[in-house]
Amino acid sequence: MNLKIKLLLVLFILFAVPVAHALQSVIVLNVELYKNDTANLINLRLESGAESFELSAEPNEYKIELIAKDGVVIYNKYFGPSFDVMIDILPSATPPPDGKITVEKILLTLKVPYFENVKSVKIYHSNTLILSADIVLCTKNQVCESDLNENLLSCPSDCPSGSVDGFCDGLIDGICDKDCVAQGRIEKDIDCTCGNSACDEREDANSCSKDCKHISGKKTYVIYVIGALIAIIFVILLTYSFKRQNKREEVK
Ligand SMILES: [Ca+2]
Ligand SMILES: [Ca+2]
Ligand SMILES: [Ca+2]
Repeated sequence: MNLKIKLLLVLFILFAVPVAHALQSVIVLNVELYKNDTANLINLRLESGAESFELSAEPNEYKIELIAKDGVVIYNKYFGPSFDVMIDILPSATPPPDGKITVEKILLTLKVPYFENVKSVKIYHSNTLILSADIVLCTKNQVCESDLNENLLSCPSDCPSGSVDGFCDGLIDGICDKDCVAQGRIEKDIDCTCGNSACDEREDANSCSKDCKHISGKKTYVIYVIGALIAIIFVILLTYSFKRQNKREEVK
């Protein structure tokens, strides 16, 4: 393979792959799938993320469809889940051939793109409909109901920034989103760290003047390092010039 092709391949991996799975609004569906062709939608929510890698346009055993309010299929992809799972068994027990057993039920998390006009989801196994469920993401009643799949993304009118909706929004708006604290991700919302007297990673003089007076902690550190380097070079030059002067005087 010549160098040009190799470079093109590297560029493709660096740019094309992330673009193909770029962040977008996705509906996260948690599904219980049974080998006997039944399925339950346990819950769903809207999130910022990427479509599941296992969903493909290539026909496979299972198919997922999103249906619009007017009845039109707006999305369909295929997947091939496995009911064979690897197991750890006791040393005394006889291991199954190839270390796997077949289970009756698996839990699937499928992330599909969000469409504003989406009404329902359907899952088929070899053309047999095994799941049909409505997608309800927002019941507008001025109450943020996370148990009804509402969050800032799916229902901004009921769940404004900072709502306890299971979604860490990280908006810079003076409100610390408690979800970021509960999920141990306070660094995502500057409002949760601004005011702790430390100029943290994502803060600067503009976003958090309380903690970052003029320049950020990182910048201060860089300035100290550059200052130290200049001082060292200055001392070396001074020593060198003194030595040269001493030598000249010795020669005289
Ligand atoms: Ca509501
Ligand atoms: Ca929230
Ligand atoms: Ca915030």
